[in-house]
Amino acid sequence: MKMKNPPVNSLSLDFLTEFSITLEKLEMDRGCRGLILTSASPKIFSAGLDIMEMCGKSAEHYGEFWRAVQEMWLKLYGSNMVTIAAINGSSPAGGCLMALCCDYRIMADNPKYAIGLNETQLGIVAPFWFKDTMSNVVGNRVTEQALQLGQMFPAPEALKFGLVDQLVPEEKVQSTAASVMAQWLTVPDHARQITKSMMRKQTTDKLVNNREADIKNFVSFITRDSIQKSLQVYMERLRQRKQ
Ligand code: CO8
Repeated sequence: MKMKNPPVNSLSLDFLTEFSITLEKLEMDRGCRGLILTSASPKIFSAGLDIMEMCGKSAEHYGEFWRAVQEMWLKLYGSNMVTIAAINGSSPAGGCLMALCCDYRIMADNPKYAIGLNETQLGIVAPFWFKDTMSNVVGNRVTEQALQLGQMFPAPEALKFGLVDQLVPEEKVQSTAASVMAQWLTVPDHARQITKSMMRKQTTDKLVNNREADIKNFVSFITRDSIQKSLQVYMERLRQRKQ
């Protein structure tokens, strides 16, 4: 699946909805046993959640948006398919989350590309299921520090901390993903799927059992004046960086 929402593959409500529908179709297709997730945008895997969806909208909109974010995560993290992230560019916040949901991560070996959960840098807080997804991959200590600092790891550092599994030259990202996929597909599906579910179910159940409370939390957090202000300041900084 090649994500294509120019310029930066931000995860808007429309994009998330289409993503989840597509994933569900693939999930139900018995002929599809694996998914390579990558980006059609040069230099950017995904800029994460579309910040404009979290600014100046109604509480109802925020609730709908957050439900779509949850749905994307539940589908991708809970997928029965072999999932491989072919990370061909930068991958902050929600982009990093998508990559972390996959079974294996291959990143372009370019120190200009960075990956991480940088929420605190925006003055917002990564929810518990973002935190759990990361800590299931790199452990509690690395997650605690990275989340507090809102750290973005350049590709070589991401490899060092286990945030990605492999770095390859940019032009080899897709072909490497295909050969890793071929290896993973040699394992019988039922045994691999049960094992994956055993490893992840506790984490997904935590959100499934708290979905409405999590939405309520998000809405009450994001509608605070101080948080709206932080997001506006961050967007302004992004714009000024370009000038
Ligand atoms: N949402 C909306 N618009 C964005 C986003 C985004 N996440 N990222 C970039 N844009 C916009 C820019 O403002 C710019 O718009 P314009 O052309 O109108 O000025 C356009 O996309 C292109 O961006 P850049 O010029 O910055 O492109 P570059 O190629 O130089 O850089 C990057 C690309 C590296 C992706 C850079 O844009 C960047 O760092 N973006 C910010 C990414 C980010 O911080 N995302 C965090 C989103 S929050 C999230 O995912 C989780 C939230 C969890 C919620 C917590 C509960 C409260």
